[in-house]
Amino acid sequence: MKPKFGIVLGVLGATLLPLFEGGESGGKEAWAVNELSLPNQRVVPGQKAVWFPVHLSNDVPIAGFQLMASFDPDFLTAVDHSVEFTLLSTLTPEFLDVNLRDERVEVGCLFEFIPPIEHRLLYPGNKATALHLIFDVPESAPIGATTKLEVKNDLDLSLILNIFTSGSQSVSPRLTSPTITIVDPDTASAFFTRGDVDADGRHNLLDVILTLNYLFQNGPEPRCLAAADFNDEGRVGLGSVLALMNFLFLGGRNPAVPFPGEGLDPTTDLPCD
Ligand SMILES: [Ca+2]
Ligand SMILES: [Ca+2]
Ligand SMILES: [Ca+2]
Repeated sequence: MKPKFGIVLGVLGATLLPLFEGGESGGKEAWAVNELSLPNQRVVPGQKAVWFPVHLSNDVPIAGFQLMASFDPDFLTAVDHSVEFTLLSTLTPEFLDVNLRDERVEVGCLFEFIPPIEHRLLYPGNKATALHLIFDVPESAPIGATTKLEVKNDLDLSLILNIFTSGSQSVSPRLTSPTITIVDPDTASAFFTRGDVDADGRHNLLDVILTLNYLFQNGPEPRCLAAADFNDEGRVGLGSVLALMNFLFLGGRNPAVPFPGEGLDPTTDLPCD
């Protein structure tokens, strides 16, 4: 299920700036190394549409990237990809090819190759979401087991290497493969979408106000506190509120998974009923 994003503009005099995720906003953090990573997830057997963001961190401007990841079909089925809520929805690459196969995913993306050349680049920053890979979990996935979505270079498996293109050079990023844990649906918490604090299917100023009320005005605890923990840090504070504001109004980084589809907290530190 894809949430609707009612972005409330003008209420705080905010301006929607066309920043890329993880671009200027991400650049204020500790400086990036070149890394291609996806976050860990917890899923239940039979779960549909688990959204995996592909995160790019880069210390040089990049003009494109390649991704190859393999997986165990007993645990995951690749069903789709999406550029919604990613830098590719802004950058509109002139070449994007996503091959979903039974045991691997291959992505080739060049932001620009058709004249006129407009210098479409991803500037240095941390953890820009390039695109989402969407997987289903088979009903037969074994509860309690873990599996990896292996981001790796393996020429026996695929000619596609994991590479960033910078100028006419290739950069080999550090590769971080997520661990996926299959959990028991009977003991798992409720599904939620990170950042949608009132679980109305929208991310907007109401989610900000609910969190501020809870923190400072003795307001009721959100039914799903994990949804208010924007960066999945195991706590809710002004940092979570600012990150949500930045996402809503300044094109800042997306919430941590589960987003934009529903799912479970990868780290079970805050409750969600
Ligand atoms: Ca062009
Ligand atoms: Ca909401
Ligand atoms: Ca958590």
